[in-house]
Amino acid sequence: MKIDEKVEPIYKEVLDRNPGEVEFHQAVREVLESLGPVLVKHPEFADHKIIERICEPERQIIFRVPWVDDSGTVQINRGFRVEFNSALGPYKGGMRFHPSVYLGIIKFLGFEQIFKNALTGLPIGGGKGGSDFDPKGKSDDEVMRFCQSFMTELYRHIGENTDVPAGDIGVGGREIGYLFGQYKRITNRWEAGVLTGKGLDWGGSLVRTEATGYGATFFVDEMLKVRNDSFEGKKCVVSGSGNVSIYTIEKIAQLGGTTVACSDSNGYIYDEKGIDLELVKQIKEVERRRIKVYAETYKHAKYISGGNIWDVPCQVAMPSATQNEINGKDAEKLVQNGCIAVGEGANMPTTPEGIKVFLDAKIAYGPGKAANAGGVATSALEMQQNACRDSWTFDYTEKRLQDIMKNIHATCYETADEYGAPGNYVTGANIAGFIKAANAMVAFGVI
Ligand code: NDP
Ligand code: 2IT
Repeated sequence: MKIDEKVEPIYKEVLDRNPGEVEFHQAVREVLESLGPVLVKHPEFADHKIIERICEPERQIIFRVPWVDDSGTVQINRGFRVEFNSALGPYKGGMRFHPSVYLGIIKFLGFEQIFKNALTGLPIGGGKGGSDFDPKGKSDDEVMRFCQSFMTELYRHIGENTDVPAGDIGVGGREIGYLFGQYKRITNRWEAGVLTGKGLDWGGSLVRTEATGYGATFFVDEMLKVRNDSFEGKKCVVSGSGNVSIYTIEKIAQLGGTTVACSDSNGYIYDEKGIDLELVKQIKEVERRRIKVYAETYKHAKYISGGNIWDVPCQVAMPSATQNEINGKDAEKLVQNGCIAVGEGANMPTTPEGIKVFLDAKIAYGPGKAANAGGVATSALEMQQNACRDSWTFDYTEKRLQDIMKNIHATCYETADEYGAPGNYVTGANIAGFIKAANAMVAFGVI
């Protein structure tokens, strides 16, 4: 898509000021493509240079993370926290531990988080962090020492009213435990609201573990309802086999669909009888092994090493692994094979070429910043519970999550209509998220 001529110079400046950060450029471009019509209705946003300001992080922290591995060798990683925008609340967003992490990845994620968090309707700003640390093959002790070193620097930048990190790729309950323990020790504060995704015995919220996958599935369910359709009897493909993927597969099954394939970065499993989720949980959550182990238990299932999961025909596709995992060709294949809905559990999993294919085909396409907002929304519910030292039941919390996802869907749908792009959830999500943060920035003056 073309960028409006008033917005084009802003995008050029982002390219010049952030050389080499290709994922950040991609995320900015996708939002800026939607904003031309917003400036027509809201000239005050141009007067106050809101787009220019929102593209510049409020604060970017990069730090050394030294730690000692099990053989006694000193290792050095790089840590990041990008505090992107605090117009709507404390910086909020996950931390990613993956060898591919560099500033451009954290900035793309932090930028998207501003609009996602605005869409939840809850008081949270946008931020993201992480490290190029690779948790694969590391012992629990190594992960602990790394997390302790990481927090020994990070603690001075975060706080329940300042910046509240959580999990993302490579960061789950185990890592949040080590990070929280070190924060508590250094600060001498039992400050539950400083991190989310905590264990249930020490300030965590029920449903947070399930929230991103459940939320993404609720979002797709809403998109299907608009088309007088449902998950009942649908064949689904869910990439990844981590936190988001597992609880997407679980909710799809509860809503009557069948997931026939899931993956990790080495290959994918195809099980025409439907993925046995208890086995996946055992392999991934308990044993921390590779997904290919699934085919050792079920001889009828196929493991395709190095294969492309989007070759598997399905009616609903839910990319839940990583950025740019669906390119233009994959998108064409999905549409040709009869896919009618795509819900992004992952952040920016579809390339711009892929998005164009989905939009041109007019299938139901739910972009990540809307569809996967259930995770961070439930983090905000965890913060609410921490603030009043309360803990809610599973059913109540899940109902809150479902209502939030319904609201996000309605907001995106109605905003797309209002701006002359009916059915385009990309336009709807970008504009609705942007306007909310922009209004607050105008109110605050030039800061
Ligand atoms: P996990 O670490 O639990 O799982 C990640 C899964 O994706 C693994 O199966 C992993 O395979 C696969 N994967 C990761 N990187 C790559 C890669 N470069 N190429 C191929 N496969 C890859 O992470 P989550 O499930 O938490 O996160 C998945 C996605 O969802 C991410 O995009 C994340 O940003 C997004 N997300 C997460 C939220 C959350 O609450 N956790 C909230 C909103 C979005 P392998 O083990 O082989 O690396
Ligand atoms: O991308 C995301 O929204 C997350 N990884 C969850 C962030 C959070 O603060 O719960």
